[in-house]
Amino acid sequence: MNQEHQAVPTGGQPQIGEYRDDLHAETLEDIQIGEYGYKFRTLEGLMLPPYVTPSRYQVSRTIATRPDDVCYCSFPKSGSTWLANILYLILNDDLAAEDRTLRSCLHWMESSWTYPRSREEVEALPSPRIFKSHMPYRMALAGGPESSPCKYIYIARNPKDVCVSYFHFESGKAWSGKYHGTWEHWLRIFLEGQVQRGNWFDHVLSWWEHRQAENLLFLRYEDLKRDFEGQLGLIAQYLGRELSDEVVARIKNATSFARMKATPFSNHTQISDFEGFFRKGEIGSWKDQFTVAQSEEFDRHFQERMEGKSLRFAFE
Ligand code: PPS
Repeated sequence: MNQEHQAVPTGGQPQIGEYRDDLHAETLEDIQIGEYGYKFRTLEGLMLPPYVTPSRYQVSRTIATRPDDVCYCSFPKSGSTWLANILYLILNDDLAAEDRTLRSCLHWMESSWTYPRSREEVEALPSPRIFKSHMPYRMALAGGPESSPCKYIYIARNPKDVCVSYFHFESGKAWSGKYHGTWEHWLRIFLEGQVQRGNWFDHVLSWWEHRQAENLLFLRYEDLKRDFEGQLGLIAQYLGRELSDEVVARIKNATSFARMKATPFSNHTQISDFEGFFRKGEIGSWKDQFTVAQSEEFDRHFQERMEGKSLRFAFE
């Protein structure tokens, strides 16, 4: 492990209680409740979880970044935690120390809840720092690839699996107002873009349009599933690291779905309300949820929104 990383103070890892308005919302006037109790706030026209507060958002937009920092971004439920673990292992010589968790090694500036480190704390940390963000391009950390020197990685996943994964993740959770809508309702609001983090198509395409930027790497969950070594090579090259075959094999093993689910470092068990986070980890589990008619309607919507775009996804 490198010396810089040893200097990062993480302390013990206490249990993180569930999201609470009185502790994490910062302001209550702008919290809204939609159908089936769905809770959200809107910033710059984007529906967001209530723990993305105006002041945290401002910090995320203006935090100073450095060329050897990395920020991974995605629409929720796109495999970002998997990518985070891979990044951690690439940047930390493949050693996951026992006194910390993946969460404690990441900086999620836009969140007041599970990662609430101040600007000062994060700015005092040595690079490489790993930032997490679920923002669309126009609201990216530190102004985004055009104005920040940090290396951005966006990961996208086919929207049918995202929609199903997100439905299970949002249902009954404190940060969603214990949303209790039906699958049919969720599918409708997902396609309308009326969910936290907004419209999937707008989000993904906003980053895709900038994929040529030197400091942006665009990845897909399905590619990572099907060609792990190839994608790991791309990520390592982008970060300017060389990985031996042995390290590649170790990272692959350590970040398998089964290992991440079983390992305290990565399995998020210290966060309340995160039960079921490691749900299936597959391509195509949407088939267990969609009816044929729903799938056909989704496909029509997908064709309309993706027409003329070169972005493709594997759905099975
Ligand atoms: S979050 O809450 O938005 O940050 O979620 P995110 O981490 O982006 O995505 C969660 C989904 O990724 C699956 N996952 C994995 N798939 C394959 N391999 C590994 N190692 C892995 N780790 C997490 C996780 O199970 C969620 O997908 P679903 O379909 O719900 O299982």
